[in-house]
Amino acid sequence: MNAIATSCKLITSAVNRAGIAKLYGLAGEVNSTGDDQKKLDVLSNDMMINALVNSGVCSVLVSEENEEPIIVPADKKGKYCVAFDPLDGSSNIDCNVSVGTIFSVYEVKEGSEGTVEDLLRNGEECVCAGYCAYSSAVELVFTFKGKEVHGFCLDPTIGEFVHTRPKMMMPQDGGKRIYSCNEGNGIHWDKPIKDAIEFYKNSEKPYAARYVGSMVADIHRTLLYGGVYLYPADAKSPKGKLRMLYEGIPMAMIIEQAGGVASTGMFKGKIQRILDLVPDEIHCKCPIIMGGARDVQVVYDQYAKAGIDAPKLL
Ligand code: AFP
Repeated sequence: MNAIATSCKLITSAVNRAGIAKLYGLAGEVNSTGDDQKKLDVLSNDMMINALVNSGVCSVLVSEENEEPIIVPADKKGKYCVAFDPLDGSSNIDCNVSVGTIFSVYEVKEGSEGTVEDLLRNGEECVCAGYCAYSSAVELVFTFKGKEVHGFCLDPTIGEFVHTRPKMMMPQDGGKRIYSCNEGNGIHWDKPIKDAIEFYKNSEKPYAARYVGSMVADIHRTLLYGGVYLYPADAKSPKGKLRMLYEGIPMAMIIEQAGGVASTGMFKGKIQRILDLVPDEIHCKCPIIMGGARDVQVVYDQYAKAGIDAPKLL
């Protein structure tokens, strides 16, 4: 956690200086003075790998930015495996919209030397999950398996994370009526998802639409205000868009441990709990419907109307 917190501070500094230090743009580009320009997410990835490898407590790292897993050299190996997206929402970076880091942590299995198999396991076996939001303030939110969710705000005057949100819980009355999804994908959605979105819009108290397009920002708002976040499977993307190991599972663990619901919606023929999924490869995807019970139930009701076996949450 120290290595992750340090990485988040380093990424904060890079994000804050991105415009001035010319960190925007594509990796591989050459800037006006002929220097190599380093894309912010490549830089964030390098900093996170460096901090985690040198922490001495990790064996295997999986990053959104690296096709292959990173196996930590024997002299620095430890008992944890970390999957992360160093800078999620990268399409938002260049226009200065909130971005974030997401991570999940697993323990190396007994007798294992530390291989990718240590991460390809049931979401329930994740021991720690969290995210850091780089926005008007920097907030680190995490939880350990079976424990409460805690939030820390980076105090820039002392360079430390201060414990500002103990025992975070989603609003238990459902909170604000907000639905959050990329409606541009609506044409590809199945009927129950289309009907659920219509329900939100046309209910007696119509819901507000809010969608940043950075998962960390959208989930942070859902956690604090309530509502529902959806990136469902659809005809174009039957597995959804978001990555299971460093988007789906960690956010599901946080939402569930804060009293919410984290579902795949209809996925591979049935409605599943995200934390019951087992990734079949490190960068695999899963659909996501997560938020408060009141609002996830709306989706389940539409599935039930379509004759699909759907849970009753309320
Ligand atoms: P990028 O890192 O490519 O911007 O993707 C961000 C993301 O993985 C997640 O943070 C967003 O919630 C989601 O994709 C947005 O996807 P759409 O642009 O398809 O709405």
